[in-house]
Parts: sequence; C-alpha cells; structure tokens
Amino acid sequence: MLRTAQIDTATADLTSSPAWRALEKHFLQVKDLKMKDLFAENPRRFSEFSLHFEDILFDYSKNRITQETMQLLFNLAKARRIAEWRDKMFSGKKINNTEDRAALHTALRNRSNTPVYVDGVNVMPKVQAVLDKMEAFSQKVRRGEWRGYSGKKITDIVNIGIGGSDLGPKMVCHALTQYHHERLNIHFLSNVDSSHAESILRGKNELNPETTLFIVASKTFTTQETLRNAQTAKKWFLDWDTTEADIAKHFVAISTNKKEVEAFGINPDNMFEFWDWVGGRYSLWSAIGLSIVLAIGMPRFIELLEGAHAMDQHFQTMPFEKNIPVIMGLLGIWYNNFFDAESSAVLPYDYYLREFPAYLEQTDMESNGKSVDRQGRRIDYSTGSIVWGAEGNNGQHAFYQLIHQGTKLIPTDFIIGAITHAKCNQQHRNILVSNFLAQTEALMIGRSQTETRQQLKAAGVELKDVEEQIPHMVFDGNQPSNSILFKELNPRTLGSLIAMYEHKIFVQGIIWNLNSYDQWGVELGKHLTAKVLEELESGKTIYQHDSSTTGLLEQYRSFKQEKIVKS
Ligand code: G6Q
Repeated sequence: MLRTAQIDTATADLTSSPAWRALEKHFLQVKDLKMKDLFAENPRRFSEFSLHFEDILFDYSKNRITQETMQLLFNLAKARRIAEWRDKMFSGKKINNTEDRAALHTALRNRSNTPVYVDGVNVMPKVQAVLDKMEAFSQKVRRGEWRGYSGKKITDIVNIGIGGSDLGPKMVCHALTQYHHERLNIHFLSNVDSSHAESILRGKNELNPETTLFIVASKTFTTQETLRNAQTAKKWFLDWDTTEADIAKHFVAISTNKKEVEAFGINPDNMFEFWDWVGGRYSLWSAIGLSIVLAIGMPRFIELLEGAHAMDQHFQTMPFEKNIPVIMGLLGIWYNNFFDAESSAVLPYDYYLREFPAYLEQTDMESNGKSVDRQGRRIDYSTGSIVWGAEGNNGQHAFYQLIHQGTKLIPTDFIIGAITHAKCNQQHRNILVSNFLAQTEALMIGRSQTETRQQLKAAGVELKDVEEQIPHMVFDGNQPSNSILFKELNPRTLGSLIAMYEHKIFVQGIIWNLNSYDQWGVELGKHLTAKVLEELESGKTIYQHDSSTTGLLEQYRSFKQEKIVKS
C-alpha cells in the first residue's frame, strides 16, 4: 500500500511551489480584467483560445485568462509532472495507492490493442475475451434467439446497480436513445427505496416476466442496495409461473466476484467479468456497459470505445498548449483555487444528455472530493469542485438567475450538438442554439447601468418611470464559460466527450496531489448503515447514538407503530 505515493513526495507541496506562487502573483494583476475588453482588444481571441478535436470544437475564449495566464498554468502542469503521471496511469502502474490498484479504464478502450501490463500480465486478451462474450450474448438477445422461460423473445432489460454500476450506463443509454434496438426497452433500478422497484416491476407499466432480462451489475456483489433490489426482482420473477431453473434465462451478472454471483443463484456462465483495476465510476467501458451493448449493439459500442480511445491518444500525445483535457483541468484549478469558485456547472443543451450532469457529479466529486493528499497529509488548499447542472433551456427558467446576478462565480460548460436526430422542424433547433449562444455571450458581457438605460430608452421606455428597477436590471457579466460544440451526438463523439472529462478530473487530481481513484467516504456510509439496520430489524437499541439520531429513530418507530395499529 501507498507505494506510488512514496516515490513521489516531491509533488506534495503545491501552494509553496514557484509555479503556484507565480500564479498567485499573476492573479492579483488580472483578476479584475473584463473579458469583453479582452475580446475588444484582440480580434484573434477566439482562434487563440479554441481547439478542434475531430467533430468537437472546444472554445475556451470566454474565460478570465490571458496568454500569460495559460502559460503559467502550463508551467504548473509541468511542475506537477502531469505527463509522467499520465504515462503511469496508461501503463498500468498502481496509481490508486491506497488500494494498491491500477486505474486502467483506458485499457478497456485500447483499440490499438497494444499490451498493457498489470503485475506483469498483459490485460488486453482478457479485455477482448469479455467483449467477445458480451457480443455473442447481445447478438442472441437482439436477434431474438435468447428466449425467456416460455419461449418468448426478450423485450425489457433491467440493469440493477447503483453508483458507478448505474450512472455511467444509464447516462450513455439515454444519450444514445436514437440508436436503440426497436424491441428492447432498457430500465435502470438503483434506489433501495422499494418505490423504485415497484415502479418498474408492478403497477401500470408492469413488466412481463416471460420477456424480461435482469442484469445484476455490481463490482463487489456485496452492495446492499443492489443485492436487495436483485432479491426483490428474483422474488417477483419466482412469484409467477416459474421455477429456479428458469432464472438462468432471465438473470445475468456483471461482477468481479464469482463466488457471490454463484451464491446469489446466477449461473457463472451468465457472468460477465471485470477486474479490480476498473474503478466503479470509470466502468461503463467494461462489462458494466452490457446494458449499452444490448441497447445499441456491439458495433456501436465499439464506436463509443473508439471515440474514447481517440481522446486518450489526444491526451497522451498533444502538447499541453493543444491538449483539451489538460486545459479544462487547468481552467478548473484557476477558478477553484485562485478565484475561490466553489462550484462549476455543466449545461448540456441536449435532451438526450440530460443525465450527463448527474454522471459527472459522481465521476468528478467522488474522485477529487478529498481532504488529504496521496501521502495521507491534511491539505490546506481547496480541492474538488462542486459539480452540478441540468439540461440547457430548462435551467434558464430556473437557476440561471443565480449565475447571472448572484454573488458567486460559477464557471460553466455549455454543451451542444449541431445536428439533431429528432425529426422535428428546424425552428426548434434554431431556438435552442440561439439560447445557447446568447447565454454564453450574456454571461460574458453582462449589462451596465448605462447600457440598461440606453436599451430602455431605445425601447421607448420613460426612464423616470423605471428608475427604481434599473439596479435590478444590471448584470455584472464576466462570468466564464467553456463552449463545447459538436457535430452530432453519436457513439464516437459521446465516447470522446466522456473521456475528455475523465482526463480533466485526472489532471486536477494530480495537481492537487490526490488519489482520485479511491472512495473511502462511500465506504463509511456502508458501515454506519449496517449498525442502524441491525437496530431497526431487531427492534432493539444496541448502540449509543447522538440525541438527534436517537430522536429520529424513535420517531420513525413510533410512526411505523401507529400505522400498524391503524391498519
Ligand atoms: C464508484 C464507487 C461506487 C460504486 C457503487 C456500487 O466509483 O465505487 O459508486 O460504483 O458503490 O458498487 P458495486 O458495483 O460494487 O455494487
């Protein structure tokens, strides 16, 4: 344990490093610069601060930066040895030092198939073998050759998983809805609240057990919520005219834990394997992506992997000055650590990307929400940004108010595709795109008192009638944003987009000297819950709690008791 950390103590002292100090000094000089002035002074600003990657344009010109800012940020990246750490990750070194594991999601999409070694063993043949198994299985289901217990074709697939075993595949399945197999409906069951299971298994939209396939997706196969939901699904299935033997046709598992999969009653032939070097929140590229493969087919899934692989190569080979994930990561550091921005918003102007902010919330915050460094020392600088967001236009009618006129600086990523798959008329798209462009422009230029007055006057408004309202109509502007404009939302582009954010998170983790690949905060919750559950199930008070927890526990019991008495 902690091996990788020990060889790299030189990267520990961030805020006293010359590169950091230079940025602090520079910050004082540029913090009040107005982006609109920078645009006015330099007609080439857009071309100087934007990059193309395949069908993606990344425009970062609407940021509070100058060429010097970027140069100093690149110096920081070099001083923190980003390239060296990047190469360690790609080559299978155990950069997850607290768990003594590699972080090799990039091997899962290594389409050039070059060997990647973990503990001296090339993992690529295993990766390919699982992909082959996923392909064979998905073809049978998609072609209607895999039949349920009564001989019918599968129509519904329920992925049972939580966290990394849910958010990634769910996001991708939603994003690629237009590519789904016509017969197959994909459902995601994650919440242990039985209302979630019921909403899928019972009621108006009740599934048919003859045509439903469950995927139990759990790396550890010990996760309480997933196992509870899987048991509920199994019971539901067995409540019909079925036998234990029929389970083999309706339940498959994705896991690293063969023993527990068998103990649950799933045939190991129906198990799709992955490995401890795949982190949960980075696992959609692995067998955890089975629901995606069933939905869109293996050729499209390969396109997704290829898109990510292309972004991996960009990240590995491009100089920092042209490297999109490096620049995204550095801009995040600039706002988080120098402007003290606490959060950053992701705003996809695409209905099918509506799950993307939730997916990134986990990937980013679980990776970099840490307060000790790799060496276990408490750190004295701000780390992981609070990531949040929602789909474009809807957000405008809700929380954008705070971004425009609140007291906080909130850097934003605006994301949009040029071509839609939807067969609606072009007017929809024109409205959507004009909102996207107008918002980034308005956030940047704002509106001064003088401009407000001029605009009101031009609109024929008597200024004396609105004098009191004018201060409320002023926008400070200077709110930074990145714009990510791609041609269309297809598997390849989506793969690149996801990998771009994964690497941005990696860059920030290295600069902050964090292990971005463990999640001890998640483990604590699992441990605490076990104790309270023991008390709830036994009806006894076993452990000492604080008065609030005890009070809540007692009230819960009393409400439950009243319900039982009444009914
Ligand atoms: C992700 C986390 C966490 C994990 C879930 C589900 O990186 O580790 O979100 O994915 O707790 O875990 P299992 O896949 O083991 O059920």
